[in-house]
Amino acid sequence: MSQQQTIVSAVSPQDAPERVWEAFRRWGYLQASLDPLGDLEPLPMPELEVTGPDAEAARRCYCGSIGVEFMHMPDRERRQWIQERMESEAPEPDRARILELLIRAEVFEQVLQTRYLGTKRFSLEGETALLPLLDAILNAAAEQGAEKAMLAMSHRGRLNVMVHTVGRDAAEVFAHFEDVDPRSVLGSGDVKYHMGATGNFHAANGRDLGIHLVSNPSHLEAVDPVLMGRTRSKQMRRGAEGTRLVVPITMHGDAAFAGQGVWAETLTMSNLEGYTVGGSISIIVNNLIGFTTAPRDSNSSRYSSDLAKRLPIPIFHVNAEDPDAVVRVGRIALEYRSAFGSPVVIDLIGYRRHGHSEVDDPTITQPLRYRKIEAHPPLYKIYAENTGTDPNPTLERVREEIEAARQRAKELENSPLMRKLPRYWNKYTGGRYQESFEVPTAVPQQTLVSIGQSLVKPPEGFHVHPKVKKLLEQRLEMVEGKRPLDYGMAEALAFGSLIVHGVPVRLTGQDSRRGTFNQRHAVLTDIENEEEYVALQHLSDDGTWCEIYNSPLSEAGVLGFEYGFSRDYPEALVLWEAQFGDFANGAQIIIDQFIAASEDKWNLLSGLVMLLPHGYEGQGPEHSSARMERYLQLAARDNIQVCYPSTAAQYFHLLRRQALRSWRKPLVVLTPKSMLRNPSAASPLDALANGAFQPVIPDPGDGSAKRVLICTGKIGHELNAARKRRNDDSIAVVFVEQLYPFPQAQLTAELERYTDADFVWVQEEPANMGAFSYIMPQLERATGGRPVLSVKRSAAASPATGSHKAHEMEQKTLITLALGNPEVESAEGGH
Ligand SMILES: Cc1ncc(C[n+]2csc(CCOP(=O)(O)OP(=O)(O)O)c2C)c(N)n1
Repeated sequence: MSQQQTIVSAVSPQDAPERVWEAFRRWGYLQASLDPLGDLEPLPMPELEVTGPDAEAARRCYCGSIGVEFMHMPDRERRQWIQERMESEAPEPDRARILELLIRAEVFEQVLQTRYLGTKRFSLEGETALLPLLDAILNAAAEQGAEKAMLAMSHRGRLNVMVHTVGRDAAEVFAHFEDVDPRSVLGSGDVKYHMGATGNFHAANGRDLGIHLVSNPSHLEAVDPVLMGRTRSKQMRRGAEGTRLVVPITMHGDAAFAGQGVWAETLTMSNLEGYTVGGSISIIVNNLIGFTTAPRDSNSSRYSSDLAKRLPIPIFHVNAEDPDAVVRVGRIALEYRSAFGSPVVIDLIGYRRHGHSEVDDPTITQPLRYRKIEAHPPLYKIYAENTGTDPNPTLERVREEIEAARQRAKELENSPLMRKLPRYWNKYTGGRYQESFEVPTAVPQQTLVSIGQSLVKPPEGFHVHPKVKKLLEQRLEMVEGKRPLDYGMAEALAFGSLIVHGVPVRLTGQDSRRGTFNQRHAVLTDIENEEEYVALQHLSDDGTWCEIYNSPLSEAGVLGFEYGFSRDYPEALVLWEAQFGDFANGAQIIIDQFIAASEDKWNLLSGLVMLLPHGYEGQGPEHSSARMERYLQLAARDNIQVCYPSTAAQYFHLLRRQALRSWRKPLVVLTPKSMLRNPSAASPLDALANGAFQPVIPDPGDGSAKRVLICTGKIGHELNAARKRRNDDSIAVVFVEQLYPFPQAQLTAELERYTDADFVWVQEEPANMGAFSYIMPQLERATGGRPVLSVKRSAAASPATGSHKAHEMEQKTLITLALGNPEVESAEGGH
């Protein structure tokens, strides 16, 4: 018999009271009174068609202004915890404070409306209970000893929250409406309702809570994983108590909550060791509309919150027009998070007084609902009446205060920055590249040897897989100078040497612990008991941490998280690895809106590294290209770095350079697949103990070459091998290792050596992909206007062929053309 049937038969009037209560605990939320305008009607539920004193009492607890979903949670203790709170008397709220906040919310919007008519502000009216809700959560957090709250939200009510929750001066917000200094942001900056803000919340218990509302793009929900990453970062700084001390709060529109997959990905990460933040409080600012779209068209189930129900976490629906119930939920939510380290969802159901923005007419698409809204008084009036308070004195005082702030705004000379960066950013800088940023990256040979030896030695009694054992033996030979280093070992030594130097390292990605290509083995697994050992975690004497995690099968969520983490840990080397480079397109929003543009829009820096396996090896259309063209198109004003290191030593120096320079810029690295095991990409230990990352690797020849092949990455090794086979000294091969910022001076110096040569750009990718479009003008500048030919695959709709044999034929033709087979070249070469 199913559980549902059990309950149906359970709730006849003569049934035991406990059964009646069970029915309301399980289904009561479907009949709760949640919608101030009554459009969300109670769902008929035979299970709840019962009478009697218990039924009445249970109905009062579970079908009032709060509807809670918690019976899907398997943990009995957690269900009981909620049950106890729902079935006990609600504590007396501070009604004067609630009224003050409701009035403030309303008046602030009204002043904006009258003074800046026709400007978008995305009013909070209809959902003003958000302010007392946040107030309740933050007060409860302060009581639990929290010292910081990290907030993320989209457009709706953001300006109001900045002033009344984050504690920014209203004058600063108004100053952005005045747009007092447009020249300072020509071609950059962002709109006012995307800006971040830092401030303080003064809790009722006398404590101050630092608040940070994070900058976010228009792309709804993209900020969610970023907030979680930032939160974890701040929690890690605070050690074991971190999750209690820093509380993340996300706010969502109802349409976005249901619709955007990145939020689902973020929830998936919530209880994973590598990503947990001890639970977030997520508020759906639910106005039962998305722009012009009704819930029936934007969600396949009754509540937009249903997405969250796949996790064992509670969901509180609450009528936004019952502020006492709203603050009660806020407190319960925070206390639940504290008790169980779990996420909690609050679905605050209200309405939207105006159109999507204030310039939009909602009566075109929702004429009936808006007729109701027009006749509906603002919440503060309803609340004042219900509580028998005269709102007018507060109303007058608040209006004067906000008007005064508006006057002050005109006197502010520049649009003030509402954010303050934490101290740990003092040492780091962004802006344009300067040579003075360079630092030594070589590591003394003795240090490398000793790190290498520790890395290959698992603890006594650890049962290493025979294949891994062999690999560790080879790695030992590498540091002993008996065999050249491969990428895997070069990376391990880069991480290890940074950790020894006090630089924390965090790397995540799908299967990154072992490595997709069986190349990393940063985490060893005991073949007898599956215990794990991370040698990199045992190198430091001073507690420098190292985190290496397999990520869930997500790109947007995980990359967003790591970007966020890097934003608050500039001292650490933070890396995200795609399984294959092209999968990063699942995270395109994070790349476009945060990684490439956050410095330009918000003056916020990140040193995040993206590792993108790349290279044409006949694996098909989808495992060949990391789409370097996309990063090169995004590159401007030194916003990112794009590099394709062609040797193990280059990779080593590149990673160390990224961590050790004070310049904090995202770094996109095209990483090897077949090159991992290509002897010509291996490096002697000496190359790690000396030298530095070379943006251009010159040809070793004397400059007499007649044909100079310019390329990047793997193809260069194939060109070298072919040249060798031909024994042709008239060909030179030059590697451009750093594609952006473009090493114009170094390349010019190299190309100037060839006074009488043809220059040819060679790439594996089709003509409409790879570096071709980006690099040709750069090369012509570097050759001083001398023509540059090119060899590449024909333009194509998809990056590579699905046939391995076809790939080999193409690759062969490419190399032949590059080396200069005169007959074929005149037919197909040139550009
Ligand atoms: C990813 C993304 N797609 C589309 C939009 C365009 N857009 C902006 S607001 C909005 C409606 C949002 O509705 P909801 O999430 O319910 O929030 P509300 O505006 O009602 O508070 C849409 C579709 C966007 N900003 N981001």
